[in-house]
Amino acid sequence: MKKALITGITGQDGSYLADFLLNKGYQVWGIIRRSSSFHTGRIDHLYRDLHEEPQLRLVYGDLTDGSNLSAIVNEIRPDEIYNLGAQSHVRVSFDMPIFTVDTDALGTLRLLEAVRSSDKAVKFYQASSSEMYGKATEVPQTEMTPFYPRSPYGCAKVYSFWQTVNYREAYNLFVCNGILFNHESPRRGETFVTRKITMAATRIKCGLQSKLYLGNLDAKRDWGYAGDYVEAMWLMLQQDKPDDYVVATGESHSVREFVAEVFAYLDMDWQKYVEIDPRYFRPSEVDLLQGDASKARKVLGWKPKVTFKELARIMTDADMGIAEREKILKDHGR
Ligand code: NAP
Ligand code: G4F
Repeated sequence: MKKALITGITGQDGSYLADFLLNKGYQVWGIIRRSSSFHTGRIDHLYRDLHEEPQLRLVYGDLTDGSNLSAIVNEIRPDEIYNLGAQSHVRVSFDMPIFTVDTDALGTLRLLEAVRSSDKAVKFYQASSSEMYGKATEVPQTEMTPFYPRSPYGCAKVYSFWQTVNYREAYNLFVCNGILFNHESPRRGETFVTRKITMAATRIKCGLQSKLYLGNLDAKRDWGYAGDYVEAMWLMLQQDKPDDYVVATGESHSVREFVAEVFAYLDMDWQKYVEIDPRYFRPSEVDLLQGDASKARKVLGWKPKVTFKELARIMTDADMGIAEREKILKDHGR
């Protein structure tokens, strides 16, 4: 049985990847941070669904603690490591640049060092990001497009990208970068723009909220579905040779279009409810991301399945269920 180790297993992608790898018959180990409250909501169903010996195992760790990462890698001796752990919020990275770089840049280096010193050949996936293109020099962006990061987060991801490439070339390791464009789902963090919109729109529809405050409506993103994207991560580690791949839908839509799509689906006029709050503007913005995933399509045989419209509806339907339950509790005074 193959063993996979996932950093960031409690996050959106980590939870979908755990679902995916368990279905493939892997034993999955996840690194979780100690917290004063439970934060395993996205993977709790995996414990509930497993009847026999659980193949999901959790260990405490943190990307800021290199000795702990080395000990975990040496003890578990995984076949594959997926480094998804990160302070992943771009706006927050302006408020917490040092923590973001410690986790998202040095954290990767710490894990690569653990891989390099392991006595077992470990395959390694690095969660690189389309944020690295930042003020993009061409549209669409490919594996050859130069990076121009626009945030502490983007800079940290560029650092990790190049460390990963360098460890591949210097030490002949099987390490890959997936350059993933934005991907969303009902498990998306609640402060990312798509989820913020679907949660607010459904709560407005249920009479639980009156307004939605947003920042830049003109920013354009290439939005795909997280469930589709974790398959591409796995495919990268199943190839004969390690390489770097763009994973994207190839379509770009503005925040305004996403808002309009969701509110129209709920039969509401978004302009009556959405207001602009400058607090959500960023010191430097990434205006347009649109990926060209031809290489992933050709080499990995990967392509996205969920369209922009379907994604908006999947997320809206899921959040409508949550809003309706909240409404019932409110009506019963709980
Ligand atoms: P997410 O939902 O924010 O999850 C981030 C995960 O990282 C959480 O499990 C979090 O743990 C963990 N984490 C944070 N700081 C850590 C630390 N110091 N040590 C160990 N773990 C830590 O992010 P996501 O959307 O799943 O994204 C997964 C990865 O892909 C991230 O690296 C992100 O930067 C990258 N990425 C995401 C997208 C996207 O559109 N989603 C696109 C490109 C790249 P807690 O639960 O304890 O906070
Ligand atoms: O949803 P967002 O916060 O995602 P962003 O900044 O594109 O970053 C996400 O995707 C990256 C891949 O490109 C990942 F690497 C990263 O980890 C993360 O998952 O913001 C999207 C756009 C931005 O242009 C932002 O300015 O939406 C705009 N926006 C407008 N109003 C807002 C808001 N973003 C947020 N979070 N909240 C708003 O109220």
